[in-house]
Amino acid sequence: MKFFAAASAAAIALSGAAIAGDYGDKEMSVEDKFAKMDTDSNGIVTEAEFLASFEEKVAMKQEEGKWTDWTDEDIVAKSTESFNKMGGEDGALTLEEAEEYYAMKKEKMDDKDWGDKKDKEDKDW
Ligand SMILES: [Ca+2]
Repeated sequence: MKFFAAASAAAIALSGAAIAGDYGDKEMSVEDKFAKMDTDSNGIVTEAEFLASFEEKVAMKQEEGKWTDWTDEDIVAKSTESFNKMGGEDGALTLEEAEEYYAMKKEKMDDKDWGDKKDKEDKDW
């Protein structure tokens, strides 16, 4: 969810106009995010594929000076937790499940004020 941090000010300024796909050029569709995670392009993101993508995100955050206290164990645990949340604990994440997850998450974030959003963004992917 890198774009939330980068585009947050713009998203707030736009408020009602900030619908999906309107966050600027850093926005990625769920399909694009999913395709990026599905490295062997078989239509299913496995836990290993998810972890690889998650590690990439953590590395990016750590370059920004965030999440630097995370151990490898933390990263794996958080990745597994997110993966199970998104994929329904059956060891596979489909595009449909990813779309549902992001739609649900967006709804939740729209309900909250910015302070909560920021807090959530740092904790949850
Ligand atoms: Ca795959």
